[in-house]
Amino acid sequence: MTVRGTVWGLVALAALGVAAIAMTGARRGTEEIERIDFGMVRTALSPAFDAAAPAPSAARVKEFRIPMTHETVEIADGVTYEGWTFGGTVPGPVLRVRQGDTVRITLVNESPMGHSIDLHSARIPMNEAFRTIGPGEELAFEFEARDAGAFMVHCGTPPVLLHIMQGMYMAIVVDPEDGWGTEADKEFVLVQSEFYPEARAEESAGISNAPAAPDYDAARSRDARYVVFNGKAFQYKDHPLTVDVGDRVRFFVVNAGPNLSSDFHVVGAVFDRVYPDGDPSHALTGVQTYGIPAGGGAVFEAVFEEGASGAGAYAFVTHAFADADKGAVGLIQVGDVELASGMGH
Ligand SMILES: [Cu+2]
Repeated sequence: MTVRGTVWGLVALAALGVAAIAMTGARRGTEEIERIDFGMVRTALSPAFDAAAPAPSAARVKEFRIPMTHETVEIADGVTYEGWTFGGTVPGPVLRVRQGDTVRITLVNESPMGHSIDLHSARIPMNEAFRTIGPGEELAFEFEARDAGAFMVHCGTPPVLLHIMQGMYMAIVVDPEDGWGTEADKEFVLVQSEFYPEARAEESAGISNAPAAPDYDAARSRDARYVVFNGKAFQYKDHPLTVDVGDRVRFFVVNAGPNLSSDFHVVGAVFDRVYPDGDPSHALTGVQTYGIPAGGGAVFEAVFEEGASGAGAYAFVTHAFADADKGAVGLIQVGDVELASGMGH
């Protein structure tokens, strides 16, 4: 496994001039490659950050081009923030691969300062693959996705606390080689994280449109102003995740921190299965709440069937309620039910 200064696929992508995903090679052959350019494919943010997990691909080589940019993001209703991103959003896009896949990363720094990428799913020397690159620079490397799970990806440029609190994180899902052992009807990816905006800027947010700057002292004191799922406080209270009665639902939950744990819980349900780190060989059954450390991930499954978590509303929260109160709570709507406003935890 070597780190190369060259860039795979970019020339081909540029020639194609298309977004998205190009399949090449034999239909079921080992040369089959999936390419995604996250400079051209951006996660939908409206009406809420799209929490649906990307569909798995049979290709055994996955190539991801990931631009790093500085963007104004909305972290709560009416509160904008000077964010730093992978792929233009906070969190960045979800990468989905399968255990045994070759994963090729092309990192492109389109920001005015140094950044890097650290994939928790990669067994690779950090001084090579995770090194900081400057404005306008690119870095390409590859690794084999050996470990199934839900993993954090983040910028590792010092001070790491600053680069994570600015929004440089995302999830990579590594599907087990032999599948999850169950058939999920719906899959969602939830990334928990905290924001530490300057109070002055936040208070003026309704008056001027000036985005908030980071309060580094607050971050060092773990004094989060917002704790969120998928980048924005309370967004799934207004726009619930929707599933059908009878669905088995799989949640890939990654806790980006940078500081706080996530005590993941669904009000009105018991997790049929929890896979700590997202590895099915770690399976737990009948779980009420499961803690995910900062920098960790887990896979949760719940079944919403008639007579047991059937039609109705369910809240997903971090059960550390100081943090739920700061935005880390959302709703799951099961079946065709009317959700009263103001409901929730
Ligand atoms: Cu960075």
